[in-house]
Amino acid sequence: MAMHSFPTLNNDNHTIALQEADQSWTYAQLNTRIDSFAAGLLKQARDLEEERIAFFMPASLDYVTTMHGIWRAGGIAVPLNVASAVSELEHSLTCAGVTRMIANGHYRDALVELCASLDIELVSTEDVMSIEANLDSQGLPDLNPSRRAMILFTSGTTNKPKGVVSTHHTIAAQITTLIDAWHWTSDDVIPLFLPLHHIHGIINILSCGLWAGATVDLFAGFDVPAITQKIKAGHYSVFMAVPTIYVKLIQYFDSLKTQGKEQELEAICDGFRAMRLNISGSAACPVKLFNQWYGLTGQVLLERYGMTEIGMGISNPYEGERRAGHVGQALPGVEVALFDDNNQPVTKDDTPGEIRIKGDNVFLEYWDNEKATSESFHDGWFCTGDVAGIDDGYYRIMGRSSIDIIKSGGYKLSALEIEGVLLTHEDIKEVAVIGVEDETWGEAVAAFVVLNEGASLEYEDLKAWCKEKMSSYKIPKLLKIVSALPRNAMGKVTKPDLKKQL
Ligand code: MLC
Ligand code: AMP
Repeated sequence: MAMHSFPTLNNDNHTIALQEADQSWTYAQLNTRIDSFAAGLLKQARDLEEERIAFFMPASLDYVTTMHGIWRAGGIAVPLNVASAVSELEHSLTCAGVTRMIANGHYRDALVELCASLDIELVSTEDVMSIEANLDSQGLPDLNPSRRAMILFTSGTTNKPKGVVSTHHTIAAQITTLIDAWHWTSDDVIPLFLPLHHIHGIINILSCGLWAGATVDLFAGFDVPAITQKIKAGHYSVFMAVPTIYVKLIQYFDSLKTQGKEQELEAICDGFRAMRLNISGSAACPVKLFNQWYGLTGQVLLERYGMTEIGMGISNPYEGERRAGHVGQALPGVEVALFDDNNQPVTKDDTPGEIRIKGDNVFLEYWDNEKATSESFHDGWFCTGDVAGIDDGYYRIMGRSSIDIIKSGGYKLSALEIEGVLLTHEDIKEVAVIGVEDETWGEAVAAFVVLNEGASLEYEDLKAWCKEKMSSYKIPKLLKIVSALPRNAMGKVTKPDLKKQL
């Protein structure tokens, strides 16, 4: 089946598609802008033929224009993390073979040198839209849904992040299952403050919202006062966030209480109470947090489970019991099964197994990495590396098979990647990175370091040194200097022993 411009935007002329501070744009305005951007990208070409075009911008009208413009013109969208360090960007751009980069203002200025060194054309959204292109005579390409649409970088058990490729078909499947499951309608209004280089913000919020014809209110980051003012005003019907956001909101509520602003606090909680849905995901929602949120707002959090490679896989029901500490059942169209270490399906409910996933929602491949792609599938099932059990019909996530994956504030971090960077520090001889339980972040990054003879290292100095070399959320929150790392008979660091040391 060939089709034009997929994933689609709902084409209702008058509904507000996007809001940003005091500005707003209707679907008609947005569609016209995207068409003009797509035409500018194409210049004289008929089809971008899966050219990889990166963009480096926070949630904004330009972000949406760029992403959909690339899709409509037949390119592959590569959204980048605006908090990245240069070396991280270099990896993504090189790995994906990016040829053009879209960025504006100071984001653009920050990329001039890097793009020049990688021979990447750096342009702004206005540059692209000002290119004279006659859409009527040329038209946008007809795209087969099996075409590649997006590359998102995700950390894994390997040192450097891998590029997860999804097709237009994958993206459409990921969106439509959530629209049905969570009862999206064009009446919905949702705030978007999560980063837009990950599936949670891109698919669950932005793409579902626009597909449903709803209104998405854009924030460049988690701006608590601005967001809570609108919540207080009853502006939103749906709220989606990682558990850390709910923790931070509760911390904010506590600070209001301390300042004697009880009325303000009540008004914000009433705003949440009036919504039709609050969702938590991307990391485990502790039962204590689930109960606290219910106590404050009357909202029974809907917890769901997902992954960059699969979109969303498992969700508590919209109607029916949303069970604390559990992620619910397989979403419609998604096959979920648990497997033991011998690749046999787990048949007993109380026995844990690795979550494996099949369905149209599953990604196509890791970009330019056949080995990693084939290793991540078994008999057609995508192997998530997450371990779960089933309690009375509800999946419960029990952990991950690799200790080298850390989830901090919803970000997936690779211990090996962080270790690789720390090892380049002149005073560090050996290092082991682990995730340790943390009330705010879920897990916090902890570094155990053996120093070179005679060297010393203060935490603040290490943090400052890291700033240039990694996204700030990867920087260890804890530094422990040790005389030796615990190792087994094979010489491998026994990370579980490090956990016990804390
Ligand atoms: C920020 N910091 C973090 C951090 N986020 N540290 C550890 N882990 C994190 N996640 C640090 C900063 O480096 C800074 O440190 C300090 O906290 C304040 O930064 P900030 O930017 O002002 O913080 P804040 O805006 O409050 O950010 C917190 C957050 C953010 C929760 C809003 O982390 C976030 O947006 N997380 C969501 C990530 C996400 O979307 N994941 C979904 C992946 S997809 P210092 O020392 O400089 O002060 C996926 C699949 C699925 O998982 O199922 O959805
Ligand atoms: P990412 O690779 O960034 O997309 O993160 C995906 C990972 O987040 C999954 O493999 C899980 O480990 C974790 N995750 C997502 N949702 C949940 C949840 N509700 N409970 C526990 N872990 C989760």
